[in-house]
Amino acid sequence: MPNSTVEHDIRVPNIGDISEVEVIAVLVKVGDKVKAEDSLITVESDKASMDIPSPLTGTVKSLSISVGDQVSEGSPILVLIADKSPEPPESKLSDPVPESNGAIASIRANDDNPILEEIAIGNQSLNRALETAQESMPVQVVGHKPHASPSVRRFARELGAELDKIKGTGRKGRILQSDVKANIKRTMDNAEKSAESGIGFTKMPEIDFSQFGSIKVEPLSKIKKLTGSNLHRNWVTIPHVTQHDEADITDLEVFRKSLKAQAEQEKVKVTLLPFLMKAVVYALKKFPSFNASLDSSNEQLVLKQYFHLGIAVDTPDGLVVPVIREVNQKGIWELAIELAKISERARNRKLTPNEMQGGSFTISSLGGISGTGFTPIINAPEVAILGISRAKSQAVYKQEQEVVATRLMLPLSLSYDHRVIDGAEAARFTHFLSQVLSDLRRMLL
Ligand code: CAO
Repeated sequence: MPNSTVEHDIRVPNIGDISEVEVIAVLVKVGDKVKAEDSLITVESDKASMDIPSPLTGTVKSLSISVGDQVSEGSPILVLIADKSPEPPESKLSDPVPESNGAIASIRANDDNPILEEIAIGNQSLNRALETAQESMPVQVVGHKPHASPSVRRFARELGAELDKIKGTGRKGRILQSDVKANIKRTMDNAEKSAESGIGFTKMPEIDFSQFGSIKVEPLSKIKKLTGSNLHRNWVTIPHVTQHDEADITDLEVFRKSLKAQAEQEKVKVTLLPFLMKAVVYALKKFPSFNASLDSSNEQLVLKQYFHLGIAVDTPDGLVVPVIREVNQKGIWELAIELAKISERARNRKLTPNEMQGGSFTISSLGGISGTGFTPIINAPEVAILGISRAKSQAVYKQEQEVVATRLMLPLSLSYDHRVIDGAEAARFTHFLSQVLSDLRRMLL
């Protein structure tokens, strides 16, 4: 039997108890062939969205609405030239695609995903109805539009996902909410990866060293693994600059040695470090931005009113940084005793996590060993660290007296976070520290 054609005015069907909804998508254009149950438009109330399906099979002759129109039951959608001969589908031709027996369903939030939670709307029962409806709804076949239910379309739109780039895993290729989520996750992972690769790392090659000679493999200690990853993070994420300077500690050393008899009596070893700690605190008071941290937004500086110094201690298992608190309130003897105790506890692996927290500035002294300078890595979230190398007697030209004298010079290496501290400030800091160390009486000023 040959097909004959009849024009039909397709109107918005009963959309439940909502009086007016907005047209957010027109899914067909003039000339498109549609089948009964194909979605024609998507409408949205302030709670959710739904597709209005075609009641008949046919060709779109003209459109009566466009995106942004407010429509209600009976508003004209389009004129359809219907194919007469095929039987109309058994479903109620004028009903919208059900999401919950005509009710508008809500988007379901994912408890695991905070991004998705932000767009959670609607109520539980409608959510359940939506899930059922999603599975039972016929697949849309309009043009090359991706197959997805209205709620999934809206879900994708809210998250900025492009449906035509998503492969559906539902029945007959329907795009499900889980497909949209997977797509978003992939996009985010890729963005993260490209941000990482933006630093320009190429993967370290895996090399079989035994091909070059005999080898022995030893696991890294727990401390080395932990400090290693922190050091790596700090080195990569903080723009470091190291300011080198030196301090004339000839007089300080004379004074320190003068304490030897008393120190032996008191059974305390007084090294250079307690003096350095006192001088550093004095400098920190003058330069508060060195005793600070950036807050988590990186937009504010937290200036600390306490002076807790981290001291890098070399142990057989690796580097640890116990913290000596309230250095400003302690004298040289007290600091010397505390330093001896805490470095012994560190070497015997007796430190508690609490003893390694809360530092506001760190000193790393390699002076007992060797070296003329180095670049210490900032102990984040602190913003500066002072490296000390081995003091050496040197011939120094004394401009005022116009003489060359032998002086004991201590190398200072200050690494600082250039986001917080400028080079000029750092140079002033080390110069000030150098002056204080060369004449401790300045601390009385
Ligand atoms: N110049 C010359 N001599 C120095 C000196 C310096 N800058 N610093 C220390 N000395 C001397 C000491 O006076 C001591 O000499 P005597 O035995 O004749 O009195 C000797 O060197 C050994 O000192 P020490 O290292 O035992 O004591 P300290 O107070 O100076 O340091 C501690 C204590 C715990 C900081 C140190 O033992 C340590 O572990 N240092 C290593 C820190 C480290 O690994 N840093 C690198 C981290 S990477 O950023």
